[in-house]
Amino acid sequence: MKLPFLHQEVEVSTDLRDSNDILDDPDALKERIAADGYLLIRGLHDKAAVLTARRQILEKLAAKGMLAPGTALMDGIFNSEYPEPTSTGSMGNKALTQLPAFKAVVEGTPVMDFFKHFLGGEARSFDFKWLRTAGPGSGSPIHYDIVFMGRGTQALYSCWTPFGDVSLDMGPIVFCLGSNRFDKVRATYGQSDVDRDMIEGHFSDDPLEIIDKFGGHWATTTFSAGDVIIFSMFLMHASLVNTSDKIRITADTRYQLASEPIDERWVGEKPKGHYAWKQQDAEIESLEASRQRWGV
Ligand SMILES: O=C(O)CCC(=O)C(=O)O
Ligand SMILES: [Fe+2]
Repeated sequence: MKLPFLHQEVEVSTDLRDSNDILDDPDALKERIAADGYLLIRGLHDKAAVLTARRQILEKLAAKGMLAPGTALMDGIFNSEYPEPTSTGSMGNKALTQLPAFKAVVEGTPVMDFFKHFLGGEARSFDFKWLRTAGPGSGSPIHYDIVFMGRGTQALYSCWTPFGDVSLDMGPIVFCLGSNRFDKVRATYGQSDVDRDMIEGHFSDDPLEIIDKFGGHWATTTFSAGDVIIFSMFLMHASLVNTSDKIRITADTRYQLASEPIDERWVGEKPKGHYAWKQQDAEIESLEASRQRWGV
C-alpha cells in the first residue's frame, strides 16, 4: 500500500515475515539473515516488561511537558504546543537510557540469550543505546547502519525494539529488501565512516530512486510491544512518517560477540560517539558529491 515516506507516498509492502518458527535453529537463522537481511521475532520480550519501561519513559516525557494535557499517560499523545522539534527524538538521552526498566529490556535475558545462541558465543551490546521519541511528522532518513558504527566487527547486528505497539501511521522502521545485495553500494557507501569521511550519513533522499536504480522493494509491518526486528549492517532502512498524534517510542541497540573487536565510539560509561561528524564547524560533503565519487 502507499504510505508516507520522507516527502512522498511510496508503495510499501506490509508483509515482513517472522522467524519465530526457526528460533531454536542458529544455522537456519544465519541463513535467513544472510538471505533476507533481517529477523523479525514476535513476542521475544515479555510484554509487561516492555510496558513497564514504556511507562517510565512516558513519565519522564510527561515531566518535560511533551504529552498532551488531559490525555492518558500510556497513550503517549504528543503535546502539539511542545516547543522543541521532535524529529531527532532524544537519542542517547541518559535520563532515559539509564532507566532500569529500559535496560532490563535491551540488555535483558531474552535478547542476550538470543544473540548468544545466534552468534555462538557470549554476546555484548554497545553501551550507547539509541532511544527515539519520534513525534508527529518525524521520520528517519535512508541509510546503512555500518557507516555510523563500523570500526569493530562487521558481524554486528542492530535490534529495533518498539516500547509499545507501533501501527503503520506511527512511522515504523522500513527496509529496502534486497539492498543487502547492492554490491556496488556496499563496496562504496558501505565502506565509509561518517567521522572519517564527513559524509551526510544517509544514502538518498528518495526511496523510489533507490529501487529504480538498484532494485529491491520497501517493506514494513506493524509491531506489538514485545516484538523486535534484528537486521544486518548492510540492509538499507529508514522510518516512515509518523502521521499519528502519538509519540513513537523505540530503541535501536547493537549486539555482537563479546570476543570480537568493538567500535570504541560506542563503549564505556560516557561513549564519545560521533566526535567529528556534524560537530561544530564540520564540513560535510554533499550527498550529490559523495554519490558521484562512489559512482552509484
Ligand atoms: O527508528 C528509526 O526511526 C530509525 C531506526 C534506525 O535507523 C535503526 O534502528 O538503525
Ligand atoms: Fe539505522
